Amino acid sequence: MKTAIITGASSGFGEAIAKLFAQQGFRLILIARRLERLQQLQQWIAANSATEVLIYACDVRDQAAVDQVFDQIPSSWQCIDVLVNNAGLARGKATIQELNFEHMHEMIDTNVKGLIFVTKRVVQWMIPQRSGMIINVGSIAGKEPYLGGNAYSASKFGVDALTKSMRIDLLPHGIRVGQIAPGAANTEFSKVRFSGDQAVADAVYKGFDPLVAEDIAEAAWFMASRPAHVCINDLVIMPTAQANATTFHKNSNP
Ligand code: NDP
Ligand code: 8X3
Repeated sequence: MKTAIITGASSGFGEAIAKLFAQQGFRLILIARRLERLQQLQQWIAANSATEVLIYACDVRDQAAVDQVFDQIPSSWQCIDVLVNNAGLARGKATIQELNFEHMHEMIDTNVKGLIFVTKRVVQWMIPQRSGMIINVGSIAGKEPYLGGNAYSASKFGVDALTKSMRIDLLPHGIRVGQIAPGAANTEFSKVRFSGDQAVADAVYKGFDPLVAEDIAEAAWFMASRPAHVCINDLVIMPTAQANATTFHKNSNP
C-alpha cells in the first residue's frame, strides 16, 4: 500500500487531495493545526474508503513541533511515496508601504520555512528507498506579482524556486519534485486572507467560475499516478475566466 503525507489537510486543497488519495487506496499522514477538522476528515475517510489515516495537529512554522511529529510516526509508516506540501496562506493584500510585518512573517514562515522543515524530514526517508514524489503547492502569485501581493508573492516565488532547486538536489536519489500553481480557487483561502471577512472573501469569486479544491486534487492525483519514469515539473492551473494573475473576464450581471 502506498503512503502519502499531506500538509494543510484540514480544508481546501489539502482536504480534497486527502479524500481523493484515500479513495485511490493511499494510506495517509495528515498534518494541520486544527485537530478537530482533521478528526472529521479521518472519520469521512473511514466511512468512504478502506484506508488508514494518521493525523497530527502541528504548526509547520514551528521546527520543533514538526520534528516532534516526525519522531512519532511509526517505523512501518516511514516509507513515503508522496509528500504534498500544501499548507500555506496569504494574510492581507496591502502594498509594501502598508505591509503588516506580522502578516509578512506568517506568510514567509508558513509557505517557505514550513515547507522546508517538513521536506527535510521526509527526504531522510525517501533517499534510502531511492524513490518518492514531492508536490509543492505554489501559486500564480509565484509566477507573476500583483498589487498588494508582495510578501505572499515572494513566498510563492520562493516555492517555485524551491521546487526547481529540490529537483536538482534530489535528482541523484530518484525523487521526483513538481509544483501545482493554481489561480483563483474558492476555498477558505480568501476568508483567511481577509481576516475572516466572508463578504470580502465572497467578492473575490463573484462574477466568474473559480477553481474548486477538487480541480487541484485531480491534478495532484494525475502527477502522483504517472509511471516512475515521468515527472510533471509544473502545472499552472487557472479558471477559464482568468488569463493571468490580474486579468479576469467577469460577468457584470452575476
Ligand atoms: P485553505 O485556507 O482552505 O487551506 C489552507 C490549509 O493550510 C489549511 O488546512 C490550514 O490548516 C493549513 N495551514 C495554514 N497555516 C498552517 C500552519 N502554520 N501549519 C499547518 N498548516 C497550516 O486554502 P487553500 O486550500 O486554498 O490553500 C492551500 C494552498 O494553496 C496554500 O499554500 C495556498 O497558498 C495555495 N493556493 C491557494 C489558491 C487559492 O486561490 N485558494 C491559489 C493558489 C495557491 P490549519 O488552519 O488547520 O492549520
Ligand atoms: C492564491 C491566488 O491570485 O490570490 O495564491 O494570489 S492569488
